[in-house]
Amino acid sequence: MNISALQKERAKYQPKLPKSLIGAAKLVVGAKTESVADQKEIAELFPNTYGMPLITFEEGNEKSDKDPVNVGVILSGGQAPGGHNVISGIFDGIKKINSKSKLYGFLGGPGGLVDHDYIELTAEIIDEYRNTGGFDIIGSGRTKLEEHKQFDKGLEVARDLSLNALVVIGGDDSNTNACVLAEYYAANNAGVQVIGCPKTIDGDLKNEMIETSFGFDTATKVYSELIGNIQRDANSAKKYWHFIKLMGRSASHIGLECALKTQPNITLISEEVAKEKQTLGEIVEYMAGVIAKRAEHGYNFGVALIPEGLIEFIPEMKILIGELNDLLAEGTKTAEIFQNIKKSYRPEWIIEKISPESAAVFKSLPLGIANQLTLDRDPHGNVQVSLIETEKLLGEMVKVKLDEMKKEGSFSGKFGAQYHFFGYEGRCAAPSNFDADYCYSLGFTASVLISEGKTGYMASVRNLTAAADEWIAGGVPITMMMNMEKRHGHMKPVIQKALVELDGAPYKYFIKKRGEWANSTQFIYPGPIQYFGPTEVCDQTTETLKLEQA
Ligand code: FBP
Repeated sequence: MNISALQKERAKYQPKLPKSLIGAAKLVVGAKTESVADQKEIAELFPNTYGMPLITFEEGNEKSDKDPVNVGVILSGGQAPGGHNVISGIFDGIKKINSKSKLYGFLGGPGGLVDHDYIELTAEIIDEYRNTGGFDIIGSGRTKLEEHKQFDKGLEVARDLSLNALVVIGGDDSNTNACVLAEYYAANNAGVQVIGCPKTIDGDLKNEMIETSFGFDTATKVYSELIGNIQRDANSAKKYWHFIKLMGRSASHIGLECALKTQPNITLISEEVAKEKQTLGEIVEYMAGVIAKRAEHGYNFGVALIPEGLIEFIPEMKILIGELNDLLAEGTKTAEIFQNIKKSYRPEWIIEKISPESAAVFKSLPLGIANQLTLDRDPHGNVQVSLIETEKLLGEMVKVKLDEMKKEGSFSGKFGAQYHFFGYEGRCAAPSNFDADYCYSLGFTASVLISEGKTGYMASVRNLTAAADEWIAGGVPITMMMNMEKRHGHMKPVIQKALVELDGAPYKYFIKKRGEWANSTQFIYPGPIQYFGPTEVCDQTTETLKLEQA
């Protein structure tokens, strides 16, 4: 493989581990757990994996010879920086248990398990991918593992390979499915353990025991570098407003973290929009207000951050999208009819089929955006927010509003917009030192949980604002994070998605500062991720974690 000079140097980086994992880890059994809500229902659905205790590892000195373990690993869902280090952590961890242990990687995501598509991950392969971004070592996919027949197919290959355990590296949905799989294998005495690892750049898989999902640190650093560059361009040319949409699906953690890092003039937070029940018109009014005020100071430029999932949090849009989801749900008669209608007639057909209130909202949208709302749904039946150009929708509506204000005399500046969407740019970046260490530690933790015979646990590494050797490694029963939610019309046990907490320290700090940032040019230009150099520059984690743990 041809590699850059940086990659060559970076390959030599030895990720740091918590001190409990450096020697022989001693298992400490903590308190029994309960699910965050709906305890009775979850306990009934998970009789073998519910209520298990929390686990932490401490430094031990007892070195015992253990049997080799064979482990299969799956990368599930969207890419996140550090996935390769989780895998190298598992590899080094199981080799430490016994050098005869083997690691297999299922190809192309969870589908690889069902289709028996795998490779053995040898030392040679692993060494090529240490500290690199991406998931290309084995590939990822979005096949949902949720049916018994898929679990049984998985068991066939697990038996062929004499697997002791599977590690599923994924977000909330993938870890929910990992837990269902763990329960199924436990109930059937299959002898295959299942361990989860918290992955997603979105940052929405977090709770008391999972302080952050991996990849969030690196991805937000990449986006913040780009936002900083754009802010400097805006402040140099002084002629454009940059509307930047940021990935993150439903949650606005990415937008909030990037705002804390760069101090842009406008940042929308979806969770606040929902709480305040803001209409699209009110959001546009707020943005136009900031733009007009800046124009009074001669600043006809600025930067606005827009979370990817915003549109679903605007009450009237949420209702409209819900109605469209029902109308266009895969396998329904209406979806079939819709597909056969000529594209130009589709909006009219939709307007007839939805409620008058939603029809009015649909009609008020620019045609391009209205059409984007009717595009294919994702495998969960939801509109694919990354395909909706919310930044353009807002830009166009803000322009109309400013033209009105100009006529009324309340805006005398200029407005020219540039649009950006940052998402894929950050998902495969080479992991920051934090993510390289965190991911390696998560993988290593998973290997210790496996050697301790645990199943239905998620690897957890906490105390993340301290130096890595002070991090606390252990395991959290996945059922502890679950509650019952309606999915496709049925109540299902799922891991609770963590949205931005409006009473949390990061958001509170942001609202204290945003007025000041709106009117100033006090941007922060964070620059690129640094892999070598002073610890204050290279080893700092997110502002979100720092504020949460202050
Ligand atoms: P995960 O939830 O699987 O980690 O993926 C996150 C994400 O990057 C979202 O931010 C984004 O909306 C989505 O994936 C895009 O999906 P795709 O990779 O299928 O285009």
